Amino acid sequence: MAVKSILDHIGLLWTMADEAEGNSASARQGREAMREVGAIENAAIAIDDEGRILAAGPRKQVVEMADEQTKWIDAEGGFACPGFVDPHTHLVYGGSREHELPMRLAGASYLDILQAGGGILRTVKDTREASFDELFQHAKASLARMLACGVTTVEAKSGYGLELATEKKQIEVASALSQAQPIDLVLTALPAHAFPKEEGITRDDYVNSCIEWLPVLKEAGAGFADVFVEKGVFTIEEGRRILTAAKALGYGLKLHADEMESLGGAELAAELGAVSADHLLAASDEGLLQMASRGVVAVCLPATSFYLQKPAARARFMIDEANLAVAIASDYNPGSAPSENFALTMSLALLTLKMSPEEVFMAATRNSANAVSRGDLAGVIAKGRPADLVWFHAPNPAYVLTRFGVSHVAGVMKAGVPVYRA
Ligand code: IZC
Ligand code: ZN
Repeated sequence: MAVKSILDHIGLLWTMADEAEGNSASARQGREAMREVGAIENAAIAIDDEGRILAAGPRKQVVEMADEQTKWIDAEGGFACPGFVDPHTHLVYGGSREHELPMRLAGASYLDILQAGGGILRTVKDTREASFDELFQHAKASLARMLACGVTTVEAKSGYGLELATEKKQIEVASALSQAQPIDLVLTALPAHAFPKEEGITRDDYVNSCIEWLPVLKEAGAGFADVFVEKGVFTIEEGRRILTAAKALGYGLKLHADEMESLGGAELAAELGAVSADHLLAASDEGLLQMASRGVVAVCLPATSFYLQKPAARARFMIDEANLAVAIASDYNPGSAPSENFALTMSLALLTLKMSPEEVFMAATRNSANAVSRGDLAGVIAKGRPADLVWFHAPNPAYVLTRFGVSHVAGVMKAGVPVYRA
């Protein structure tokens, strides 16, 4: 196979894999495994005509594979790793919610604002009114900001329609974006994000509607189903009904679990065999232990706890005591995490979740790929896999994380194609 290009002069490469494991790349659970980053100094990566990795290793061995046609890309001695996977975003929405911050600073909580008809319900109104093209252009600009932080796969949820036409419109916008820019999108149906305000709809009616819409949203491209299980939003029982129906349709399951109150969302994720449970600030020890034993990935959202000014999730307990696979996500959305800056999310994982640099990178690559069931395609650098790569104007990963708040990305490659240069 011809060597189409070589990313050369990588000072330090973290592959997030080890050669012995071949092509299986399941989520890494617990402290020891989450710190095994597959480090190689003075490395290079060869990429074939189909955009797949031919070899990743010490540069002396890799550069020998070149021929006259090979294109060279110079990483200038910087650090490189797999393209990041952001496994929880509310990418597609209309309007904005900057007016909520002063309300929260004056003492109103996120849930108070939602109860009063603001919050998610405000974005529902704006998203229903927005055209397909407005939503598309707005989300496309967000994806460009994410790419500049090294993100090459993004999960995107519906949830701002609360009626079928708009839920479907959100999924269709995300699906169209998947073809229109370099980042891969993973689509999640979240009609159970809030109760709509329309007169005469009972809770049961709405839960039944969510279940009825699931086949249509799946047809439109959603592969995951999610429910916002939270005090004042959906109960455990309602979440169980919707997710059980979703599972029977072949959806992978996700949950907004135990963010504000400990309702048993973590336990429900374990019971249903969800792919991930996300937030988990208030999750019980028992719930977290059950998740670990069922292989549910724990997705922490440190930008959200920061922006809502709450104590961060208990990532140290999750990793050290519960032996969980922890992933991190931006939670990008207009209310509780209005920032596409994945570099900041990663630094907040270091600073507020108290994860080590190795754990942060594992949580942003291999484990986050598994949080969207893409462990076979994304999140590790290994022979035969799509060349989703990011390299930095930085000598090491600790530098990337501690110089916080800005992206240090020098370049990004998606499936072997250079798609971003700083
Ligand atoms: O628009 O507030 N938490 N859903 C659950 C969100 C945050 C998004 C929003
Ligand atoms: Zn969310």
